[in-house]
Amino acid sequence: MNITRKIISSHMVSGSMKAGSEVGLRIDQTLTQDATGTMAYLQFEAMGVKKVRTKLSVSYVDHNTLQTGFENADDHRFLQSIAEKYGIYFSPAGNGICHQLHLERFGVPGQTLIGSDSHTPTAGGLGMLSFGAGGLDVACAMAGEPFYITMPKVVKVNLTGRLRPWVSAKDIILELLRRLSVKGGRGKVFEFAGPGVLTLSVPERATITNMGTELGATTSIFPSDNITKAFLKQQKREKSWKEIVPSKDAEYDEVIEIDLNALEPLIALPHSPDNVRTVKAVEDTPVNQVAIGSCTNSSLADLLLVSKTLKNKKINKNVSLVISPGSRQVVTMLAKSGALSDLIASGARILENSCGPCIGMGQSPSSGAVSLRTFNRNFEGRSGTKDAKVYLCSPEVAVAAALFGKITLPSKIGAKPKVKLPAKLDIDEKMFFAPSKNPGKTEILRGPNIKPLPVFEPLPEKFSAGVVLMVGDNITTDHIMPAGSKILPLRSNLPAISEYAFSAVDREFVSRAKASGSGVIAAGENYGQGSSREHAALAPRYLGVRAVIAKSFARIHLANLINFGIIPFTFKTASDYDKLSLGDRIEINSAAKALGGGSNELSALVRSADGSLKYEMALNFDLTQRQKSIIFAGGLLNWIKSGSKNASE
Ligand code: MIC
Ligand code: SF4
Repeated sequence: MNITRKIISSHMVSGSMKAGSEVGLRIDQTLTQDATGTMAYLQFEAMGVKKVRTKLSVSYVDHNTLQTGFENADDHRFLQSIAEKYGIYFSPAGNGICHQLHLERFGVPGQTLIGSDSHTPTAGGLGMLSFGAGGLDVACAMAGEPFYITMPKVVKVNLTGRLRPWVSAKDIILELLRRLSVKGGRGKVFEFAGPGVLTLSVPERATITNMGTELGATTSIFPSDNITKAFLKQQKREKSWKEIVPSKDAEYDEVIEIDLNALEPLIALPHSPDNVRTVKAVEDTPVNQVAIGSCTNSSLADLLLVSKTLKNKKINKNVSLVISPGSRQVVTMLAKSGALSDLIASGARILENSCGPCIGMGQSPSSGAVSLRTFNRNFEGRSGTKDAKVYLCSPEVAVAAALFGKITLPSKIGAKPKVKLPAKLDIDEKMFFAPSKNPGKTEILRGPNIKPLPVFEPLPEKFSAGVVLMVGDNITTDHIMPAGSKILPLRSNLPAISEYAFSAVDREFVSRAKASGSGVIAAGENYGQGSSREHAALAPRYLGVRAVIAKSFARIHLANLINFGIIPFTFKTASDYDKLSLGDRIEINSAAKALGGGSNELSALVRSADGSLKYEMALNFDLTQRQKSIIFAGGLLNWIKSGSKNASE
């Protein structure tokens, strides 16, 4: 068996390991972050469970750390009190980015982890089988429920050779994105193997598994070997180490070969992580901003390289260089080694250890600016500046641009400085707060911006809904429910945040959806790629959307739609998309019967706005019995509370 199948088989509680069928997995650990966490914990509270039933659950605050009003601070306080009461470890703002911290302090090879953040597969760098999920799925896992995935195909990515100087782990994942696109990983796990694996440290591996998310992959994973052991030892967690390697005769569904020697510095151009070119091809493009950090590239090794490269130099006068370290440990080590003062002296602006500019929490570039970022996403407008041109690259390429003021091959800096990690790291766990031993005494602290969960109706017998939006391919969750410093503080307030749904795509969407009463969204391929934010399903549902008809869906968003009772249909005939118009009405008689039968196809009537019949459209749905009954109940929470869950088991 390969590693993926080994871990799945040791955690499987239902289903079968046949690619395409549904598998229920026992989850050992969960993580949440603040922007998705408040909703997840409101849902967990609604389940009435006294204490988390996982081996370990951690609640991080790292996204909404710019406190421009009371909202974010209230959320942080709420999260801390919830954690204390329900048996969850709490990592306050200032500790760092959840994925970096989870690698350093909590991840365990061979265990399963789900997190309410799409980049949870970062822990795959440690040999952990980890998935991004909606907050409600994480809440269920905390309540001891299994997590369901479609059994993925396992792709062996066979790495040979060794990276040349100035070429980095980021270039490996950019190469995969170049070859496979943002849709290429759907339904697959990328398992890294081959002699090249031994040349990569855990933070380098984590950069790759982190950004496997951008391929649309179910997850990505590396073996847990002596390099993993050394990393854990350095973090004083050697006891958590366990060897996880594939069997000698392991089989895979596909094999991809990458010769590390042959790679050169790569860069993703605006506005998609798969729009990859060689750095050489876009050399000399003037650069206005360089941002180094995010859960992809904010490790100590990354930032030591940047500081060594900048030592005794000044950044270009036309560039604003911002750096957000991944964790308190990273900043402490930078400070102790003197690297922090080298960074400051070079002209860099040091930010808080948090997601920061990656999610548009400050540092929006100037109008039309070119911003080079070591991050993982460059969707249009995500930086907070609609017409900014965001490129994604390695710290090596980023630092070269900061020095030269234009995109430059990093080899032009000269010899690559040698980075040696300090033999001893500063390990200090005092800022991770353990749950209370006396939870009865903990009061949950809510602020006025934390609104109760809405109650959703079950699926009506006759489905009749207007087409309220038509969008194309690769619509991201940033299109559906934008982030940024203005909108993120509303994550705990569904009525308020819903007003921003699709705001950058179609300003009329909200009023149209409200007027329609019940709505349908028609979309192209890979609908809902990107984040795990369930607000991208919750807000449309709150505005009356009951179905999305797409050419195909991204994994986490599909699960979120089902969890909130939105039917994910696919067009049987793709050209039916072209026949639809805004304002058409879709009708399905005896909806529950049509969905509930053995077939995965039904027929819907499409009527023009004036009520006349336009045509009949065949719709597909690929849903398990469990998913169907969740939709009939109007969503997962209703399903759990109504007892339909027990009835269908
Ligand atoms: C992101 O990178 O888009 C986020 C912000 O981390 C999201 C989670 C969120 O929307 O809160 C993610 O990747 O899941
Ligand atoms: Fe935070 Fe950016 Fe990573 Fe999302 S991708 S978790 S916003 S650093």
